[in-house]
Amino acid sequence: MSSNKLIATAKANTNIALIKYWGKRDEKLFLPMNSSLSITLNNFHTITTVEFREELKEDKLIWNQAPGSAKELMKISSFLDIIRKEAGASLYANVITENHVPTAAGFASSASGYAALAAAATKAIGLDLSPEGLSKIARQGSGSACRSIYGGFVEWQKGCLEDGSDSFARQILDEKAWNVTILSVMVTAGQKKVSSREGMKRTVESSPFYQGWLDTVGEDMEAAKKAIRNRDFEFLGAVLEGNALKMHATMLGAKPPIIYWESGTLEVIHRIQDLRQEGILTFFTIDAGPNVKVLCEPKNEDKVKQALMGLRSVQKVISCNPGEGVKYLSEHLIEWT
Ligand code: 2P0
Repeated sequence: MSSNKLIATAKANTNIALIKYWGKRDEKLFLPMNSSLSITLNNFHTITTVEFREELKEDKLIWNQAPGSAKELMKISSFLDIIRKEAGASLYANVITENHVPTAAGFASSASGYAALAAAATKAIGLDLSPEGLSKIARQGSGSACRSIYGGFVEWQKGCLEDGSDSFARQILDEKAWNVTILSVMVTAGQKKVSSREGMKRTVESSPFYQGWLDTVGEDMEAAKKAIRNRDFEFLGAVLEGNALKMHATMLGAKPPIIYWESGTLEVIHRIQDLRQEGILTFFTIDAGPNVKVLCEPKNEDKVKQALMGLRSVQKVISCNPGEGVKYLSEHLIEWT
């Protein structure tokens, strides 16, 4: 029997955290130790088609036009199990996904990847979820994915319930409400050594500075939300920069320590500080890797970009603005026969 109707395609953008998610209180349910806040970006996205079919004996994955690895397929299958359970269904699916988040851009693709997969799979299987419900599902693929459901400025409330039912994201401002420029600055670096999943786990378990993070991240959240509501770029910049540095400080105290920075990372940091001295408002943030994301006002984009491109260790600078949340596409990536 054909089940052509059980198909959906979704597109999700990646996001950059201004107040970081660092640490889980429940690894299986992806429940965070702290709330976080991000901007969904307009330039890097994932498009995923999911079709559930009766005749399939297992899930199948095509990733960037090639069969997905066994490891990837296993992760995706376990994630689809959550959705099958929610829908009370047992059908397997064909999953085809196109990732437009170049590894070189220094963004994790798991945020847009699991947001697109959650949206496509839940719709294909017939679940009618609110954005909040979708955010809770996406969270269980990768924490940061729960924020990519929405466009613009987004807050992930950590919640406190054991079953995770109060841990989901919500929009603070939509993508058209306040334009800022986010520059992804790629510096010369070797292979990433510690995954963010492992990095946050080790920090929670062994860093004496982690308690300091927990004690103060709530204040950072409140300050950032206030700055966003007031469109106060200078205030927001100071908060986000301090929060990123504090997250990295917790890692320095882990055993063994985690140092994501390379010499190029510091070169960018110092140039941003100098630009501020020269009167240009611009701020940096850094995730679990050596690359730097720089925020500035759109009017200063060219100047900041030029200054960064002049640095020895900067290889590339890609510019983004706030982007939209998850959306459904009527064209599917493939029609299976
Ligand atoms: C964030 N990061 O808030 C933080 C800041 C990296 C540094 O979310 O284990 O891929 O899949 O929940 O979401 C990267 O970690 O981790 C991340 P999992 P995820 O964006």
